[in-house]
Amino acid sequence: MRKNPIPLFFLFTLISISPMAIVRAESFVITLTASKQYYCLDETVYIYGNLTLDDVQINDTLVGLEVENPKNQSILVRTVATGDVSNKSWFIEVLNVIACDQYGNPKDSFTRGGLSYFKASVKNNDIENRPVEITINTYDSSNSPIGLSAFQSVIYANETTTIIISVAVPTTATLGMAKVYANVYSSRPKYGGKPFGPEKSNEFNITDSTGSLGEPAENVPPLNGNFNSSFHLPPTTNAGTFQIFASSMYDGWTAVNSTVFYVKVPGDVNGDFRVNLADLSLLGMAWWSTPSSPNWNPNCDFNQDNRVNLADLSVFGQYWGYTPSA
Ligand SMILES: [Ca+2]
Ligand SMILES: [Ca+2]
Repeated sequence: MRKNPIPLFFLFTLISISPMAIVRAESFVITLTASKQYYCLDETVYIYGNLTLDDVQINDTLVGLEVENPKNQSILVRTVATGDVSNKSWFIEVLNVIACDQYGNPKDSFTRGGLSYFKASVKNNDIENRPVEITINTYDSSNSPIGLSAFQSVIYANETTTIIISVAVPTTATLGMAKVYANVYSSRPKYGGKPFGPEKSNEFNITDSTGSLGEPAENVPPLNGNFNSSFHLPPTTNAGTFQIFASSMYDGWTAVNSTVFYVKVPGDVNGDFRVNLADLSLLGMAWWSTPSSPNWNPNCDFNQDNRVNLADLSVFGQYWGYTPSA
């Protein structure tokens, strides 16, 4: 009698099972959210997000953030931590940043309309020479980003580079205690560059020509996500589309993301960043309405008091003819 052969399908089954032993693609993801889709000219923008590896929050690394205005000019470049990174070591790090005069001597006060100077030291702890981009970003006492300078360099292995960089102080800057943030990246976050080390900051004063000081900055409330940053829209902001970029690196994984928010000018009903006859026509259609009216249009309620009336027409008048400057 013939022996029973091992059924072929059984062999195939055995073979096909073994390579399936739990191979899972790791995914390193950065989410990015602005607290609102539309802001008015004089508002604070909150940015937040989550950094996760296979859906688990990564709470010990860095995220680079960059924001571009409607003219594609960067207004801020910052590095935020997703948690406590104080015990970590970095290939390249900013050691410190101070306000100084053009020769590097410490100086803590600058006047509006002039130049401010900052000295930053950046150390390369690596055994390789590294190309870097160092950014110096100033914020006034109302938390508005008011100046940004960037400097590209190569830092030799185990050496420290010190730079002195100038940043203009706009005439519109709020007086008082201002802050400077220094960072170092492989390249800027908007180009997918990664932060090398934690941000360093310092304080300085912005004065007018008579040397008086303004109010100190207010505190920022906590936000969702494992990283966040906030800023007040600068007084010179143009209405339009702003872009936010984020980038991060962790154990060889890299993640990038971007999103947009819009800055609307009061009086712009149809959202084309201009205040003109088209908006006046829409305002007329919604005139004297409340949320229960058939002709209610919340975009005409500029002061957000749930009625469209003379108060809104007054706001409309203030911005009549607004167009984003070129
Ligand atoms: Ca409009
Ligand atoms: Ca109103």
